[in-house]
Amino acid sequence: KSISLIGVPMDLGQMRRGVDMGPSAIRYAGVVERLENIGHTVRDRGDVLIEAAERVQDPSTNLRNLKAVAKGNTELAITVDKVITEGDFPLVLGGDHSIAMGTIAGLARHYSNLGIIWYDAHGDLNTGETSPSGNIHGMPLAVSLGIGHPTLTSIHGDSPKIKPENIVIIGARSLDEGERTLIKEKGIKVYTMHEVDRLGMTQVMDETISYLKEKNLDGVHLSLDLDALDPQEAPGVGTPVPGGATYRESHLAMEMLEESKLITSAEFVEVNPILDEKNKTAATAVALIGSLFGEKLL
Ligand code: DIR
Ligand code: MN
Ligand code: MN
Ligand code: MN
Repeated sequence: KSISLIGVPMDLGQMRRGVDMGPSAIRYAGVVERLENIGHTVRDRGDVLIEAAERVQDPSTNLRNLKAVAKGNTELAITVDKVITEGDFPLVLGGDHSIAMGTIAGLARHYSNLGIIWYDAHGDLNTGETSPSGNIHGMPLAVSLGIGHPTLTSIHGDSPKIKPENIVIIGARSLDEGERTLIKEKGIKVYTMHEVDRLGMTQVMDETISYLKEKNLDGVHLSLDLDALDPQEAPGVGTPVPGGATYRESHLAMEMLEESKLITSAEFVEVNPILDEKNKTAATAVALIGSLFGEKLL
């Protein structure tokens, strides 16, 4: 594959500083070498420009850094759009999860029936009305569905960018009230940690892959929040939740996705080296990227 890396040093979608250094940490953990060793061609497009945090909260909204987040995501959408036009596989490195809005907005210009695998402890289905925090990183999946602040839903093209029946959430264990309501209302497929425990990751991924294959999709995007993994394996995240997917389960998930040949773009987000232990979380991200791109043990 010809892979384009896009770094997004975004930390405006949540309150903990340091996640803007995620792309550097993942590069430092050897992502380019790892992909090249598998035989891929890697083009590092550098980082998208992100503005400084807004010093005064816009009184018309409870969404923090709304304008700056929208601007950074618009830049990202333009970059993703261009990478696909040039025939490369976009691999986006975050940065907080608010960047999924920009990634998906860029993808939506090329895919009219895009599938989404949302590997996350959270649903990221909040709006300004349902959000307990005002943090935009808890909203990108809702925004991509066309639900949320118009400044966000209108990024890089018409809304909605994706359809609820094309989404599979895996690893969820912290859902807010409004998110649960939206999941039921829209019939979004969710494998919480309960199902991961009960069925095992093999069945969860088999079902996910069959479900998406039935939808006649023209592409599938993997949006992987490192907080889906247990904090033991991924301590460097802003909102850790106990009881997550293990390192092995997550590897297996990546390997099964690779075998399925479904994935056409991916992003790895929420790596925060300030909160990390010796870059462990970035190293985990790189190991998962290796499996997703075809690294084999034998
Ligand atoms: C929470 C946390 N649901 C919120 N969301 C996180 O603020 O909306 N998403 N951490 O990754
Ligand atoms: Mn997330
Ligand atoms: Mn999360
Ligand atoms: Mn592996």
